[in-house]
Amino acid sequence: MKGKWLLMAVAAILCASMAYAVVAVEASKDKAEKTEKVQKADKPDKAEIRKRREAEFAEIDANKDGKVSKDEFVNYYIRRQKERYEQLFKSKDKDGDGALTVDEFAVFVPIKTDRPPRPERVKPAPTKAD
Ligand SMILES: [Ca+2]
Ligand SMILES: [Ca+2]
Repeated sequence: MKGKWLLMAVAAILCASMAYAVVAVEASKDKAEKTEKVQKADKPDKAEIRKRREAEFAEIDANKDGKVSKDEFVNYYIRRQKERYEQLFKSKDKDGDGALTVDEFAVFVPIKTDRPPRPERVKPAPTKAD
């Protein structure tokens, strides 16, 4: 009689753990599917990428001749860099007076004090190949 109860208890434990395993696997599948859906939603398709590239190209092509000259290319990226640095400057100019104090600048360009200064680089002696 005792053996029957023990057998039933073992069977119940096995059933419970199998059910738990099935639920865990299903939850894991759901999570993977949701992650995949989110990634697909965030990732633009090829047509969208092409559209963005053409829009950026049109922005760079200042004289609208359908080609990007070296000057147009350089001017575009300099302008973008300038805009980024202007935004950075603005974010560091805490009192908004159009200039950085030493304290505002110190936050902007922290100096690492935890490391010793870098030793001067010693150039290797020229070899016969040089
Ligand atoms: Ca052009
Ligand atoms: Ca300031």
